[in-house]
Amino acid sequence: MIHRRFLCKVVYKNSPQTTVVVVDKITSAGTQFSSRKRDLWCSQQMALSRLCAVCCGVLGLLIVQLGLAMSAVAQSPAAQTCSGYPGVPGTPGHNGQPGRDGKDGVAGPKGDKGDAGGTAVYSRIGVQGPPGKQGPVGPSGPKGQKGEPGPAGDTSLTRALQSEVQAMKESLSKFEKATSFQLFKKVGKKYFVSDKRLGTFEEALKFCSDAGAILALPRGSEENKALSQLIPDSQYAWLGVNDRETEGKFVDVQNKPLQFTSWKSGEPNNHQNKEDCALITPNGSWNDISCDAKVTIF
Ligand SMILES: [Ca+2]
Ligand SMILES: [Ca+2]
Repeated sequence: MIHRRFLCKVVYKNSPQTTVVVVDKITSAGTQFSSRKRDLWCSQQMALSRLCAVCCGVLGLLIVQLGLAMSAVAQSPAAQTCSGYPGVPGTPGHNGQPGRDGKDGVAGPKGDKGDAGGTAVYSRIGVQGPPGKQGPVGPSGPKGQKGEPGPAGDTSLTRALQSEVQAMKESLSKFEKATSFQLFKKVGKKYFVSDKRLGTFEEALKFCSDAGAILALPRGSEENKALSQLIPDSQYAWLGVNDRETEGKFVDVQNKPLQFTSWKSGEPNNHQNKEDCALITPNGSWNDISCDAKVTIF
C-alpha cells in the first residue's frame, strides 16, 4: 500500500480567491498515478468538501431550530405538564397583609331564655329630702282682746321732742328755701342767700322776711369778710343796720345795739342829714346812705 498526498487548488466562481486543499490518497503499490486521476481525485475531494459544507450548514440550521424549539417548549405552559424529578422545596415566603373584613353573616338563631333574677332588697325608710319652699302667708287671725293700760308717759320729754322736731322742720324748710336762691353759701353757722337783686332798705327787709330770714348782719370780722367776698365788684349790699329811730344810734333790725361794726373811715357821716341805713362794700367797710337807695339785697 502507498500513501500519496496531493495539493488541490480550488478556484471559486465570481471570485479571484483561491484555496489549496490537501488530499490524502492511499493506493495499491501497482496503481499507476496519472494527472487525470489526480484531477479526478481533486474534483471528488472538492465535491465532498462542498457537500460537507452544505451538510454542515443544514446541520447548523437544524441545531438552531432545535434550540429555539426547546426554548419555546421550556417557556410554554405545556412544559409544566412534563413529568420530571421533584425539585428541592424553597424557603417559605413572608406572611402577606391581612385581608379586609368580610360581610356580616346571617343572624343566628334566638338564644335560650335566661335564668330568673334574684329578689331585690329595698330599705324601708329612705334618706330625708331637702325642705320644701315656704308657703304663702296665711289669712289674718281674729282680733285679740284689749290689753291693760300702760304706765303714764313723761309729758315733759314728749313736749321737748315735739319742740325739737318742730324746730328741725322749720330749719329744713328754711334750708329748702335757701337752696332755691341764686347765691347760697354757708359761713360758720349762717347761710347767706341772695338773688343779687337791687332794692331799697324796706324791700330788702321784706325779701328776707318772705324767705324766713333776716337782713345780713356780720357778728364778727370773719363773717364780715365772708359776706364782703360775696358782693359783686362795684356793687354794695344792705346790712341789717339803721339809725332811723335815733340819729347816730345804729341798731339791728330788732332794734338791739350792734356788737360788731366795720365803718369806713369818716363814716357814718349822715350826709345831708339823709343817711339812716347802712351798707357793706366789697372791701368789707361800712357806710351809711339813704334808705331809699337801690342796693343789692343779701
Ligand atoms: Ca343817720
Ligand atoms: Ca355816709
